[in-house]
Amino acid sequence: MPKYATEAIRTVALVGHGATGKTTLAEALLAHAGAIKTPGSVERGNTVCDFDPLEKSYGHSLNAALVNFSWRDTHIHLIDTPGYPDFSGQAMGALAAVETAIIVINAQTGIELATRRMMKWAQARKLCCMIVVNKIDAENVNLPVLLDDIQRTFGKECLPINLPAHAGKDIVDCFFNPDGESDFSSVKSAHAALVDQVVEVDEALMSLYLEQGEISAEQLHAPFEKALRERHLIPVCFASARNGTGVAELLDVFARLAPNPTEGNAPPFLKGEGADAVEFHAEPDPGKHVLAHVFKVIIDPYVGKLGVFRVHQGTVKRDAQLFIGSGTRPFRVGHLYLLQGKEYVETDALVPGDIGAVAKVEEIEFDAVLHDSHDEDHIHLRPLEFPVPMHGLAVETKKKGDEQRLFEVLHKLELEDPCFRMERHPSTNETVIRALGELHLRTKMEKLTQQYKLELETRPPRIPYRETISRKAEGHCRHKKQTGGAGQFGEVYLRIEPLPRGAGYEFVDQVKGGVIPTVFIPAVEKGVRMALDAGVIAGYPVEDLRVTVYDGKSHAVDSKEIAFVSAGRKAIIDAFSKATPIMLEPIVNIDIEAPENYVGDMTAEIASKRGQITGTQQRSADVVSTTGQVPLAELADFQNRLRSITGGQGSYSVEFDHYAQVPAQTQQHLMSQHKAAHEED
Ligand SMILES: Nc1nc2c(ncn2[C@@H]2O[C@H](COP(=O)(O)OP(=O)(O)OP(=O)(O)O)[C@@H](O)[C@H]2O)c(=O)[nH]1
Ligand SMILES: [Mg+2]
Repeated sequence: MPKYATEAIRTVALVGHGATGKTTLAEALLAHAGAIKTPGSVERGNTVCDFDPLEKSYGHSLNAALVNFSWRDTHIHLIDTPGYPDFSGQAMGALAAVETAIIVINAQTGIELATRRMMKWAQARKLCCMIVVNKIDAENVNLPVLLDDIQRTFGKECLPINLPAHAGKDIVDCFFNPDGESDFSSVKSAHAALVDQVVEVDEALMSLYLEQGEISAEQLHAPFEKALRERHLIPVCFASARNGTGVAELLDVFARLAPNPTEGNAPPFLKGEGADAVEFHAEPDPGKHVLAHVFKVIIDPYVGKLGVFRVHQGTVKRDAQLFIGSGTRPFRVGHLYLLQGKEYVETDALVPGDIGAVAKVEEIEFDAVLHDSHDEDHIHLRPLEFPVPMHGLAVETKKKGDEQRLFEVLHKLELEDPCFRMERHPSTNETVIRALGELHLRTKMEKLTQQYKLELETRPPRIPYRETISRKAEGHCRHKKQTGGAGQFGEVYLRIEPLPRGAGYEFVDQVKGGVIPTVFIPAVEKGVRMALDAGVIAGYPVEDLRVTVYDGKSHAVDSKEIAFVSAGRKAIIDAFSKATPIMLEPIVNIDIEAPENYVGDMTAEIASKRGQITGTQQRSADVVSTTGQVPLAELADFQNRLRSITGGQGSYSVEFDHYAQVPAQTQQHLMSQHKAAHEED
């Protein structure tokens, strides 16, 4: 059994923009707590958390990494996450496993894009949040201005819980200490501000405070946790991961003030499916049924598939039998691990609050719930809203015969990363991989070629255009074949009409009097679907229309499935050509962040790409974000374009929004391309 109880556990995830020093901070915390002898550095490539060879070569994190260590009488599970927006899926998964999100801010560069996004996500998941201002040792930092900026961006409830002292060489606590020396602000006023804020969540305590003028730290503990839970307080700490300032103090903040699993907000479990799902409260009680959530899957070349999970209820023991989701067949927990960077450390049991892993269970998938009683069937965590991967690359194996292996490896990569997707486009015979950005794609390509030794050709994928219609039309086909013996006969009349954007496809059977026998209706629909999936005018799938079959004819002997499939297919092609077909293209929301003096260039850039500006917003002292909507087809080379305009100081993100009609000449071009390809065939 673990040597500590649930109440002694703290779970934290380090999140925030790239290069704010999260991995270095994890290293400093591990070293100070005595879990490693000396801290490594990302420059030397010897940190516990950036252990992947690709992380070492890039010099930043690509995956969420887990460590755990003891400090005073607590046991801390810490997840170091990548800050680069391309890998935000990893950071998001980690949020499902912890009570507290530690938002790390670089004192030198201030609040950045990913930091704001992580704060938003952490708050949407109702996590307790703390801010660590790191790199206070660096040159040109102005901490009072940064603190103002933090309060302006994230709210007045962001209050310093400690402050730098002795020109940034020390850190002085302001929560337990009512008075002392600091470099800016004053410990006394910071302490008073904290107590004022905390007592606001407890009326009785507030009256006592007004009466006595001071409250003991013990009395403040419960309301402090409540203030964290209700986001009435976001403590701000200061540190330098590089020279160790503030690291011991941060460990103390974790141990003394961060919520234990019984003090955080309850994890958002749901029982049941869809609209019938109701909230379900897991109880962090080691004696109850087991409930654990898989927030990360690792495919390790040596150990195989690992499901990394957080225990929310009950005790997971080695050799126990666990169910996965609503599955009926349990698996045996053969090996139970605690993760320490790349090391897997065997353990016998994990209690609520613990984060561990099981190996070699094929059925485990990302987001699965593990449990040990059918009472907990149909329980799942409120889904994490991952960003949709938009950056695509078409890949093809150089060697004939490698296709199946490519497919299997891509499937593995999909399992590991919820923001990575593979798509097969039968109409174009393209395999397209999609990720959150260029760098995300590049790391996957390196994995495919280096780790899995696949030789690949790549090219830009086709834009996922769609076809649709703009008015009603009727279609007809009489399919008749007489080839020697038994013939084929089927006749279909149908009608098509446009549906609103995003409505998809509807099939309606209005055939009366059995003129097309009921058994053949699915065949008609099959033919219709074949034509719609393959595209009619330019080879892209058809959407947003209703197909109504209303008449036809059959023959007692010659009518068979194949005849109605063929008649359905040709009837819809007939109708389509009369319904003024149009083509649609994906429109994405774009958010470009760049220094203020580039705002003009950014708006011009969006406008020149058939885009529309939706707004500009000051994000921090110098950074302005420009948002707009642009057709995806216009963004093929945007990364390079942005780099050359801003000298590498800009970043952007895109997410799918809707489909809209393409300009007439694009449609002409796509149709003639399709025609030419067919003539070649
Ligand atoms: N001056 C100074 N530099 C630091 C400090 N902490 C980290 N660094 C440096 O900042 C750079 C980025 O550090 P990382 O620890 O990789 O940052 P990260 O937040 O993990 O970055 P991602 O993994 O990309 O999200 C490295 O060069 C570190 O040496 C600090 O406290 N002071
Ligand atoms: Mg890192």
